[in-house]
Amino acid sequence: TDTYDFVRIQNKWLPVWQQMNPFRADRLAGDDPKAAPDPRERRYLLDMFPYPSGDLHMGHGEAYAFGDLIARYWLQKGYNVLHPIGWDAFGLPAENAAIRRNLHPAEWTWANIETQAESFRRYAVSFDWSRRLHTCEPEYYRWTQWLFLRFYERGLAYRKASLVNWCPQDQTVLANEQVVNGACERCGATVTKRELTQWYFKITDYAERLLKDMDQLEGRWPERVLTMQRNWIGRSEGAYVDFTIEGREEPVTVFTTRPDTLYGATFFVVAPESRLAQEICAPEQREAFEEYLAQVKRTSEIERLSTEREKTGVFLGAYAINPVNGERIPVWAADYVLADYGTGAIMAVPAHDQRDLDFALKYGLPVRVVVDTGEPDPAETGIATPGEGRHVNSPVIDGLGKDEGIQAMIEWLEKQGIGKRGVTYRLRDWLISRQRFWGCPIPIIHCDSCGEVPVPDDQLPVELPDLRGADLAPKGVSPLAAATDWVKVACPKCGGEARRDSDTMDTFVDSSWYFLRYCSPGYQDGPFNPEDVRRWMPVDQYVGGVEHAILHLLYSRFFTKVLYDMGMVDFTEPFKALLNQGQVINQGKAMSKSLGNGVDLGEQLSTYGVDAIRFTMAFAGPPEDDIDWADVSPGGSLKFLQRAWRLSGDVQSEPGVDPANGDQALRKVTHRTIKDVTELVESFKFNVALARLMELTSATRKAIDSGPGPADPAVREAVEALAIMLSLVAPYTAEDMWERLGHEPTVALAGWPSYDPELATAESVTAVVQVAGKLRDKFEVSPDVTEDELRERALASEKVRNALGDREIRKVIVRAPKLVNIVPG
Ligand code: ANZ
Ligand code: ZN
Repeated sequence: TDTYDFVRIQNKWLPVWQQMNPFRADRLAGDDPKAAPDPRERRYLLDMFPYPSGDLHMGHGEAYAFGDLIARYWLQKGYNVLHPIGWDAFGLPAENAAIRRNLHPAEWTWANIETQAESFRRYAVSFDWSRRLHTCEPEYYRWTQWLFLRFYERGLAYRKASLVNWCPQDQTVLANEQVVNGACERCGATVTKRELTQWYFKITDYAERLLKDMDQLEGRWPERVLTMQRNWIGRSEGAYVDFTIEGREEPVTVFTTRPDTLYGATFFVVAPESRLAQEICAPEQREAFEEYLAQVKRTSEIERLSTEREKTGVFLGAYAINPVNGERIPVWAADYVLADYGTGAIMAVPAHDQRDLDFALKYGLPVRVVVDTGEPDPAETGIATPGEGRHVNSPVIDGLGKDEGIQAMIEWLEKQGIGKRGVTYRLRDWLISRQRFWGCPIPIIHCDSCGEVPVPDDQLPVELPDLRGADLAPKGVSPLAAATDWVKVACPKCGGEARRDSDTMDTFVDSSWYFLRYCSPGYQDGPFNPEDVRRWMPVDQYVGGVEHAILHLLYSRFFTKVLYDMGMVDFTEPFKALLNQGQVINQGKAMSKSLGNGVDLGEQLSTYGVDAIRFTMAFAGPPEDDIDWADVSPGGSLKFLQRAWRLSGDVQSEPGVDPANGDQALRKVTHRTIKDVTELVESFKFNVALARLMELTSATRKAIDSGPGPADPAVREAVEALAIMLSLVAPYTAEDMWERLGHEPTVALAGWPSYDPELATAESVTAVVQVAGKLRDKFEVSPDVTEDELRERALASEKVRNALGDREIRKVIVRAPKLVNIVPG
């Protein structure tokens, strides 16, 4: 047939590919892969695996289009590509949805997984389906438990009682990272505090390495992700200084980044919920303190951390002795000091720290300037002076500048034996316990005589009890605790009656090592086969959303370092390069039910076809930018694909014809395009690469209709190159073109076209683009570029888009080949 019908094309090729299985990693290995391994160089492309909540949405459509583009490019370039897929299948949303619909979480989860798998197939993502995994399967979580036990043996998994973030809605504990502006990341409820005994991973032991190893990622991960990780780890250099508290034996240590301001410390503050506050409080202040403490416990984290909020606190009736001058300073409890940062106690220097100043002014505490910054007196202005200056009123360091003062004071403190140089981190240990059903059970048994007893390896996995029909609604203890038959177990040590731990693990534990499991799916003797991991890891390119910029990436990096220390892997960073795609938004806003601006991926695919949607995603702009669906034109993409596809039916030369004597002008365009597209794809400028393919399409059309004609071998050369390059984004269209050009499937393995450098460096002219009369961009174009091509190219320019901002375009004046003038409205 001679009409482009995307439904027909999709239905035709999907089963063919499924039969051929061209995307299997190690496809070229012999029957005995040990004897005859796949000879191609290996590359590992990892897409963040999806959470199975409903069908795929527009965001998935975008992320997987980019990942697939890179994987398919590598495949064309002749690499042995590992591009796996699986599901992050445990988690609260499944449980909540299941409760709402009265289903078992497993049923809901598996139904969604099947739906998404089917959509992925139709979306033609080049996955190696044979490596598919699901974190909720015993054969996977057996190894999550095994890893937990190794962490436990190394002292990296431990239990402690502490105040934890508690979501009253979901009735579960949340990690700090899951509390966003004081609200539960999942449901939005205001988070409160609760004291519970919980399991933690000791990620703080790795704080310094997590920071330091980021050097390896510089330039290959987005800078903002590295910054977010650095801030999250939050390394501070300074000193630990010992203060004596009157009437108390042991000194109390504070952490300060400004030991040089010690002479300006006019009071001392401890975190109200710390044990220290309880211990120090004098009897006559007890009542006032307890009252204050109760008030603090009602305050949410958002309010506490707000700088705008008025400071509150209470005098504890105690005094500390400033070690540099023997001065007696009052001890207060105030909630702007956090219990779990530094030592939970601070020396307050109101002249040079704004929070201390706010507090001092409110409660009438003295303010003493010890660094002369040349600014007016903080006590008068209410503005602290934390900056550079000469030290005054500070006998040990008078006259020194800020940094010298800090160094000199630390040395002095160390000599006196009352302080030492030190570092502190904002990073906290990772709370992994969840009081929910749909997660990986913690493989620990509690025995009254033996205490905590690890489940022996040969008894793994500890499978979730069925609990079909049981009440999973949140109650504050894990629903597993109610499964009495499951909980009751013989102690592996003494054989006595004991209880299983009924908490489950945070799903971030499951996703901290899935990329390793993909290397040797189904491996029975460990979480992964070290040999296979050595072959494939680290991941060459990771693709996923910036919402995982901190947690998931930090946890995966932590796991990798622990495995390195265990001798199980030989690298310290799991992901060599990272691409964060932007979001798909609509009418300038995130899609949401309440705004009614949601766009359904399934509907888009039915209306425009898979290829047009994938093309639109990649053409919309740089991959890191948000895509506003109101500004793109899937209909335009579809028309372009149709134009490209038609070319394949016009070609009149035979496959294999030598293009050497073909039309030179067209050959130059073809080779130039191959060169540019290669470079553009490698630097992730996919949108510009596609603009170049559009130019090639127009040039070829012109050559057929009004140039050397359809029988010229240069036409075949152009259309074949076009089909192969298009296969990265429009696999169905490209496959059909490939067949019409007289080739066997699949175009995915045709091999990336090479270019003749001489032809590729064709003569060119410089085109300039003006926006509102100002020069905004210039680039080289062919002297016979068409007006349409030039307009297209100018509008795709990032500089031009930036210059335009939100403004509409009123008029575009094109004078090919040298000028484009854009008039904004
Ligand atoms: C005296 C001082 C004087 C301070 C000065 C700062 C400026 P970063 O940089 O974020 O690490 N601090 C220490 N522990 C604290 C806690 N648990 N809760 C609230 N604040 C705490 O912050 C380190 C500084 O924050 C420390 O240095 C301490 O105040 C305060 F002109 O000590 B500083
Ligand atoms: Zn026992």
